[in-house]
Amino acid sequence: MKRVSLTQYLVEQQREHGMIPGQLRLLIEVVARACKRIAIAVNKGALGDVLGSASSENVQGEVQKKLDIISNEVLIEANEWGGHLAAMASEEMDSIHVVPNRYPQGEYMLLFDPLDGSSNIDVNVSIGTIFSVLRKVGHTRGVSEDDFLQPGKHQAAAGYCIYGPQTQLVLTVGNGVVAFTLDRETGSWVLTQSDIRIPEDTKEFAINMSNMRHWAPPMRRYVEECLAGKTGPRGKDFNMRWVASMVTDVHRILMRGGIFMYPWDQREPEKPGKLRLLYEANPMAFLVEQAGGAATNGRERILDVVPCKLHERVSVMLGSRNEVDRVTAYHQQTE
Ligand code: P6P
Repeated sequence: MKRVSLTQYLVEQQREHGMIPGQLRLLIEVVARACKRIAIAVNKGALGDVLGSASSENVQGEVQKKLDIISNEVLIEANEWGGHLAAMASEEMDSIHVVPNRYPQGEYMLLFDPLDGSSNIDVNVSIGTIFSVLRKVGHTRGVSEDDFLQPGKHQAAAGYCIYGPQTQLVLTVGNGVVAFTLDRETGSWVLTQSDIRIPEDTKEFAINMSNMRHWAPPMRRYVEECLAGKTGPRGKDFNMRWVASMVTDVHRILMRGGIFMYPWDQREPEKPGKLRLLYEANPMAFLVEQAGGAATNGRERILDVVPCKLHERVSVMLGSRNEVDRVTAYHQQTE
């Protein structure tokens, strides 16, 4: 494959499809550069003062890892001066971060989980940064939390960076899904996959099985049928994977198919699910749909869900279309 850099890809997409206006191109390049800096911090491990927990909790009530805070600060500092953003929102911050008045405000808003899968940091399992881009509504300078409460189908771009054996940036601007691999010798992002497609069928499911007794009946029915294998109603054997790092599980599904599920749990019935809608489920749903897959909350398309709160949670079923359709149908039948 001819060596194509991230910048060249973005310029060519703008020239051929007009899908990446100047400010969006700058935003994507700045986020990609920030992910390189996060990769350097992640890869230091015990050699840098980056492992272990900080002495603080985030808005989710979760103990923050040092790398959660470092990654969040890298993304805020990299993005606030460029003039491409009006504000940012992060899993690690209670409220939105409005671009300071000393900088020009742009037409986009950036949302991110700066380091997803934090429980894996100290045990050297792949983790990642997830980001979502929305257009700022209205043209006055002010921006409020309500401006972020847009359904995921309004995203201008979405992607993640996975810090694994390779460091890869996976991106969509609404014209398919592409992947770039970091060339550490030159520090450049090189296009390595240009049209990622998720197979419609799969024999691999991803879910935290230890929660099985707490799921709703349709969720248990779907998984029990997978476990029944060849002699059961599905007539085929299934494999299971659960990395407990959403970026890693979703990346595997984009690469070879599968279904990822984090469903409602009766232990906290008021919570729709564990994962956050705006900066985890929405960007991943945009990527999965752009790669030919499907993503629902068990009842409706995730990208159609209208958020009520910045840190709202949602049930997630995403991946190979025929499997997501099946598990969604089981949920809808119990309506
Ligand atoms: P559990 C990581 O903390 C995360 O938010 C996702 O990346 C991951 O899919 C999920 O939680 C893992 O949850 O309950 O299996 O530890």
